[in-house]
Amino acid sequence: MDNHAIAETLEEIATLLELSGENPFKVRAYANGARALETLTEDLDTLIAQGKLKGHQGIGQGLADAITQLRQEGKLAFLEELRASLPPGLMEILKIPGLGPKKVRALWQLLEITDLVKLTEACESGRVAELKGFGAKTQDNILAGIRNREAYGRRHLWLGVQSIVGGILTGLRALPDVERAEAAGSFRRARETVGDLDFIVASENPKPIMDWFVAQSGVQEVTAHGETKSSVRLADGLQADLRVVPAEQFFFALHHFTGSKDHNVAMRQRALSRGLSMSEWGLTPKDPKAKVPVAASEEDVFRALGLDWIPPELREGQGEIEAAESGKLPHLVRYEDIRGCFHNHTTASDGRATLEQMTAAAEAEGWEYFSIADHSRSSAYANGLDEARLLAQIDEIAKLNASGRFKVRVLSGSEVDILKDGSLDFDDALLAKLDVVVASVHAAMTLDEDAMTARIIRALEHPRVHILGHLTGRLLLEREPYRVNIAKIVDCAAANSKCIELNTNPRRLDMDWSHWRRAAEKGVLCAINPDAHRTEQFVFVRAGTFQARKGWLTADQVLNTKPLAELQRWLRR
Ligand code: DGT
Ligand code: CA
Ligand code: CA
Ligand code: ZN
Repeated sequence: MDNHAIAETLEEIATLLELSGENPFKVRAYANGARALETLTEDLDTLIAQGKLKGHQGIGQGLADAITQLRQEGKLAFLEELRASLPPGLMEILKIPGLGPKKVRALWQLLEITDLVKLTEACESGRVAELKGFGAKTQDNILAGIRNREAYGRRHLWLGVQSIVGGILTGLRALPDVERAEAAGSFRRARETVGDLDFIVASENPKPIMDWFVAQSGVQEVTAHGETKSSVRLADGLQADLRVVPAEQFFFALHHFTGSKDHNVAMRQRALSRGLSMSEWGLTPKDPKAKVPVAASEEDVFRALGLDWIPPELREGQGEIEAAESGKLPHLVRYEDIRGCFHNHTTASDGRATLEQMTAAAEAEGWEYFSIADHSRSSAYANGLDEARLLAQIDEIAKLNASGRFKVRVLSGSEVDILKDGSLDFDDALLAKLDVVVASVHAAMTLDEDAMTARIIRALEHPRVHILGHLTGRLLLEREPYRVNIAKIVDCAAANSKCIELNTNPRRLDMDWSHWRRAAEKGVLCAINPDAHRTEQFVFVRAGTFQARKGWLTADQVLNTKPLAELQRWLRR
């Protein structure tokens, strides 16, 4: 196991120990151990070999043994026993927002609740509200959380399935009978979450392809194994469908199964109005004497209906066909257009990499610039910086830039908290010293819509704020957006020439793709920001660019495409 995986395992142990009612010191030792590993700068194997793990950052003997065993064997007998000693349903209950190990243990010990069914019953009969430390509001929140979980449980984050899709495509393309293989469906359209995966293959000999598909590693259950279609269930309940078609049908099938349904309905209507009937197999003229359209590419499918090729991200039935008809499809932003990003954390707040490590990674991305925006003092949970620490960081960044060690230009910034009344966590004099100010809501998320909207507008109107961070606070498949009037925020950003962030953390993707087209038409610039807390998370910019494309954005509507000098003029204006 690598450090990150070991840290996650230690965190799991801490949680399980707390559920078992172990003493808090032991729980904390494992939690601290996890943190120590995440921030370890020395090489773990060297520390183990030299016997120096014990005593390092407060790591005791027991913990040192556990880490060594995880590193060398990847498993721990004591963890297996611990898992087996607890009702398995508790882990499901733990995933409900607002329920930590302490509360889950109380539910278990006092009400014998060991799964979501029992928890639902107990909430509905009002027994949970009567428990000390719970109350009616908590009970309502738990019920809402269970309902959301049922809806969420069927979908998966786009970035979470990307490598699975890549692996299956590589496997399919390596088979001798496969002429072409592509992923279709919501994955190809870059929806922020996907229900199931859809693969389309061109081949004259489906059988060995189907046999490979249902037998590939990772398959937990085969739900269909047919001549032309098979379906399997992979880890986490993710389902994958494969359809094999003859080569001449391939691009029609690829188009059909890429969807969306709304897009397909509009395409079918357009086909009908041109005397063609459209299906997943092809285009059939109503006049039997007319020539049957063929497609040697997906462009041909669109061309047969008098349309420009429509990028999959735009196929949501929101006017893309009209735009394609009149040659007005936008020239969408590409990752190659991106020159940097503006919202990243370091070990100064809750990031896992130092300023230098982040800078080296940004340089490796080939970026011209990037900005650090650590949390501000009110985000104490994230070790937010106070004035003195922020001033020191500004200085450190200036020195790093002056040292000439890196070509990439580091901009100093802050992800400054928008306080409950819409004021900012730092005074104007300090904000004036920063290159980039990102303002975000991190607390008091339960305000009503008017209060939240007024709060964010006040912050956005502040002359020192450049970018509004994660506008709605949603966490995909976990937490609903807070109540806020997005149209009013967009109007405010337009009126004040402010930028709104497209936070590309795969769990956020906030502001949502569906709002960008309108926002950009009003003149609001988009900042594609990874909100990176570790160097590997710079990859979020790549994935997030698909969301910007889904929002119809062109390169000149994205702040990250500005060359440094132009960017600095924009920031300082
Ligand atoms: P998902 O899986 O829920 O994230 O979304 P999709 O879009 O991948 O939907 P899925 O897997 O049910 O079907 C793939 C595509 O196949 C869908 O986007 C459009 C096409 N399709 C499926 N069923 C229908 C249908 O009843 N009518 C039409 N017009 N197209 C359909
Ligand atoms: Ca699908
Ligand atoms: Ca499907
Ligand atoms: Zn944030």
